[in-house]
Amino acid sequence: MSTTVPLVYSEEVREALHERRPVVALESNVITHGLKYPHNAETAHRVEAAVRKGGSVPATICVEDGAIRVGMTERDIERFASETGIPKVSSRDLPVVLARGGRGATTVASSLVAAELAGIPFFSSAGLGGVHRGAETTMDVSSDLIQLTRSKVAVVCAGAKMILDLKLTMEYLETQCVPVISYGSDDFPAFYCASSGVRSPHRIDDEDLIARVVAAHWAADHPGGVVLTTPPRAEDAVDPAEAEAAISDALARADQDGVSGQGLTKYLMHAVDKATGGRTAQANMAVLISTAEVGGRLAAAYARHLAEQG
Ligand code: PSU
Ligand code: MN
Repeated sequence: MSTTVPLVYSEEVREALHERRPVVALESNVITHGLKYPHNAETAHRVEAAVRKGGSVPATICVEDGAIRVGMTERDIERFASETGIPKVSSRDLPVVLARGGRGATTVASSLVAAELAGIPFFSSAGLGGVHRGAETTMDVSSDLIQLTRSKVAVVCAGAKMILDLKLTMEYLETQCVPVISYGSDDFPAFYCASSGVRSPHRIDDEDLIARVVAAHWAADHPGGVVLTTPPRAEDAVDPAEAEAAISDALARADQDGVSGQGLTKYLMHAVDKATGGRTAQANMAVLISTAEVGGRLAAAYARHLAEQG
């Protein structure tokens, strides 16, 4: 007896996939845990519009009634944005929520699982999870990184969140053979800030060449994904010194409050937002939107490449 994962597609996503039009998968954890209502709902809609502007169809992912939704409706998004208590579902939680018939908001990691099952090769979000600062003692490494070694999905992002240890995050990706390509910048971006201070292994500004890199990675039968970064726009970026001060403060407070594990990312992001008077939350929203547009363009370039290959 075999069990299959129930996937419920929106009509638009189903048609797009059937017609081999480009689709970009999007996470829902940023709606429930990343931003506050009503900014989260508004941002989710603007992110979807940005994917369309880039030339692709958006597929925001969540779990509802024990099934993976591929393409949330407007009502789904409103519900996830406004209701409290919807759990964060990462890869390790996914089978439990599915088997129980429950619901949850997908992180980057679990969205990659869903995207691969749904046959969607591109995903976009603002910032990847990564190796946390102090991971040498806590061993807190985001499942987002591990899932990247297992799912054939290209992840378009503005690098990883500055609350992390970005040098170690880059080391991890190198060790795990995950290609990192930076579009429009020499350095690996730091989500709120244009640079993490870590140089990217490859800068490629030609979208068609990026599509060929992704195709070449999978042609070699590599089981994992590719990280494609795009920096925040200058007008959206936060001053690195201001962000860093808020982050050290937030880290110290998390330590005092004994916050670790699954809730840490949300705690730190909110503490930094508070310390910067909402400046970083504003940047977060803007970066989600600008990244989604690039994601839409890159997914479209990849679909064109596949069509040319026949
Ligand atoms: N980006 C944000 N806010 C967030 C996240 C990303 O601006 O809350 C979420 C994403 O869903 C990402 C997750 O997959 O944080 C990583 O969590 P952790 O570090 O616990 O693996
Ligand atoms: Mn963690």
